[in-house]
Amino acid sequence: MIFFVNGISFFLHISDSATFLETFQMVDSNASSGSPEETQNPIPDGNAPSESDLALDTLAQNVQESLSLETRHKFWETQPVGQFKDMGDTSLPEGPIEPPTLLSEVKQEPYNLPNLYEWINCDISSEDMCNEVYSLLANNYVEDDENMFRFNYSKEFLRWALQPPGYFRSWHIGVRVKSSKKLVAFITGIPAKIRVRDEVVNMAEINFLCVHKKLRSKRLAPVMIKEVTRRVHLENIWQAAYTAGVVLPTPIASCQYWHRTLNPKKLIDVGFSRLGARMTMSRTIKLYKLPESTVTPGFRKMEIHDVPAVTRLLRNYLSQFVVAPDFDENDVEHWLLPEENVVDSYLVESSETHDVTDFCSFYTLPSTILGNPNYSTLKAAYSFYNVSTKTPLLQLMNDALIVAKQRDYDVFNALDVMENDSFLKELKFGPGDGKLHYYLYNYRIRQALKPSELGLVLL
Ligand code: MYA
Repeated sequence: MIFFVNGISFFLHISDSATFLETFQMVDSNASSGSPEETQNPIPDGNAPSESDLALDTLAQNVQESLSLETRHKFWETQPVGQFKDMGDTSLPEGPIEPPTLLSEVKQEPYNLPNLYEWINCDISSEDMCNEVYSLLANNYVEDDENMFRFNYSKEFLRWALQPPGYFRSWHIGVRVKSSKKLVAFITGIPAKIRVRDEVVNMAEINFLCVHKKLRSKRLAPVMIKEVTRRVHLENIWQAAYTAGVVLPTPIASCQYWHRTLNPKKLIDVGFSRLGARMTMSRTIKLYKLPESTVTPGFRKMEIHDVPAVTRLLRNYLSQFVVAPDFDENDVEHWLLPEENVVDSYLVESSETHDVTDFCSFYTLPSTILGNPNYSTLKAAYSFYNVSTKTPLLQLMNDALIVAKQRDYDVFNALDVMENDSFLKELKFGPGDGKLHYYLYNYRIRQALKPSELGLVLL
């Protein structure tokens, strides 16, 4: 029934010919740390090829060349990330791709921008700056393929997402027009400890990369990425994690969004979903109806005094995944303590022992509905971290759906990460049509992971 993934656009970047701004191009190509290698077609062994074999080979080679032309990544081929040509080569070691350099060798001054533009540090605590960032993103950030919806991160959400414990103001980077002061591009990093197998790595999580619609395809994004990389290096951090709807070299995992309809009439009216075959509106409403109140005894909102118990529960749970955050109590307080319209967390407290046995959480990320006369906003909840030890995960998540419905969300979204697969179909989530790819910068994983091996949710 759901035919479409909210918010993640999926498109291939074909090499962009004559539109580069000169300086962007210069900075982008100066980055080369090696020349891209041409892959040779291996000479097939065995019998001498027949004429038709040769014709086929030529055809295959032509197809291969035209394909590789389209999928070349001029920028990403120069970066310490898993390269497509190395896919499946399990002889390469896991871990950092490049060793750290001395801090004194990190470029001290920012990358060049064309003369009309300048870098700024965005102080997101300032009301004015937060408004500017909010508007840039509200008008230019991620849309779906058909341009019907655009993410509309709230200002409170942006502050929460960008100011975790130990954050660096210098990692909240803007580009503005010198003369008008208009903000036209943005990228952010926040520090995070992320465990990959047995190793806890200090990383940056990179997010909110955005270039104003009028400045697209001018190679500004690679300059933004190089500048944030430089500033992360200056803090002696050499790895990063990020997600994107586009395929880049090379995902460590490719996940799918699933959507649980809470408000079927609105979702159908705005074109988020369609009435299924042989379904009427009233049957659809009945299908997605939820109980008025939650069913699990001891299910309640998380409070500040729960932080130590939730941290223990979560750390223990996340230890089973290949890639997961290494949360301490400060992180849990920041990321999971409920904040109105930003993040919601519920737990189950045993009436006998008062132990916290189960936990679920979701964050709030509305989307603007573009060009609909009746509705302007889609209120979406996104599944965050969930742990079940006593309450079955299915029941816990059904209670999460019930509270989301009580609080007027239109849809509840979840990725197929962690153990989510075990409840998605049963709780009437439908698959979206796009993918969310996870990436690590300067850290090689020998083989792509299954979504269920990921214990990490980025915003
Ligand atoms: S994901 C959200 C991304 N934002 C949006 O989708 C919002 C709407 N779109 C835009 O604002 C623009 O289209 C963006 C590209 C800014 C995305 N991640 O300047 P260009 C590559 C990485 O001509 P534009 C998020 O925020 C593209 O493949 N690279 O293109 C996580 C091509 O390179 P290559 C991307 O369309 C961000 C080059 O950029 C992405 O005007 C993680 C073209 O540049 C993308 N989402 O602008 C960033 N999209 O030729 C990486 C395109 O090689 C962080 N490109 O194919 C890496 C870690 C850094 C820190 C390291 C520390 C140690």
